[in-house]
Amino acid sequence: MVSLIGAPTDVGAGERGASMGPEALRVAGITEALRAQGVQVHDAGNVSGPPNPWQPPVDGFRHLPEVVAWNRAVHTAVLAELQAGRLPVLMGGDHCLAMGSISAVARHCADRGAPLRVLWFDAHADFNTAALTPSGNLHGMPVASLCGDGPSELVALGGFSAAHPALRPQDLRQIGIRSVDAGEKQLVHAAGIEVFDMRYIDEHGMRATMDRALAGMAPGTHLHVSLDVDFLDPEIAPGVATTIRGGPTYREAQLCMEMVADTGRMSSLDIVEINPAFDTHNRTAELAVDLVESLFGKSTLMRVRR
Ligand code: HAR
Ligand code: MN
Ligand code: MN
Ligand code: MN
Repeated sequence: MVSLIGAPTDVGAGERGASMGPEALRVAGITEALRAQGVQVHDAGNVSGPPNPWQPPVDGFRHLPEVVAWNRAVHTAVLAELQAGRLPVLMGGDHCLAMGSISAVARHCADRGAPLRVLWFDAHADFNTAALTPSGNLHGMPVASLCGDGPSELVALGGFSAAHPALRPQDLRQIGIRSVDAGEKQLVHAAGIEVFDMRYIDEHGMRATMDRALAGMAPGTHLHVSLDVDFLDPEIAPGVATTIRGGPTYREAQLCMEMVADTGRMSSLDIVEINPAFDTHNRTAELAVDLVESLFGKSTLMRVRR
């Protein structure tokens, strides 16, 4: 059983409009698409939180109290679905919400002694800190915060701490990266995160990339997918505030999702950064729904047996 959780906010972003993402996914037919794959779906509706105050950063963070409030709500909602044995699909909203979502997944895994693997599909590394961020926007910081380097209220989500963070770099794989700030790049490198950037994908192909990103999962691993739609090439996904050219094509993206489905391990999903204010019609949400179909096994019955 899949539970859809909407988090209609853009408090972590530098542009308004990602708050319309959950409804765009519903209008694009996410529920019907999942049901067509034989998946039981419960739309849990939207979590709520404070409005976007549209203020400049304070001490390196923009809208920190609002980001904390939204992430606490997301954390609670995602954890409740996991504890009920359902597969939460978090519909953002901007990518700061991964702090609430992945801290819930990490709490659930820690309580069960289950290994965790996070696939982070994104044009950005999202590994900024207050000292390094060029913008103060918290959607550029969730990975650092989940790894223990962030505002204490966010690092503490799920009972974690800087010494025992929600996410260890070795449990993370980043795919599609092509926009990393200078100081951020050094931190990503120092943390030892395995990054399959666009150059890696160009040189090795998406199949080899995903084979490596999915390799070495111990039995019982909880696989979490965090899909920032700016991962996709802007030619196919224009409905994003932070487009970066040179992303995966439609088929490369579909292959990623199909290979995730083949593992049979995906147990939670974030779909974030869809911004209908930047879109043409509802193209980007429709594309995201196509990718969701693949994540839930659309291609499997069509495969030629090898
Ligand atoms: N690195 C830039 C910053 O920190 C841009 C981050 C944009 N992030 C997202 N999510 N759109 O990946 O401001
Ligand atoms: Mn992101
Ligand atoms: Mn991004
Ligand atoms: Mn469609």
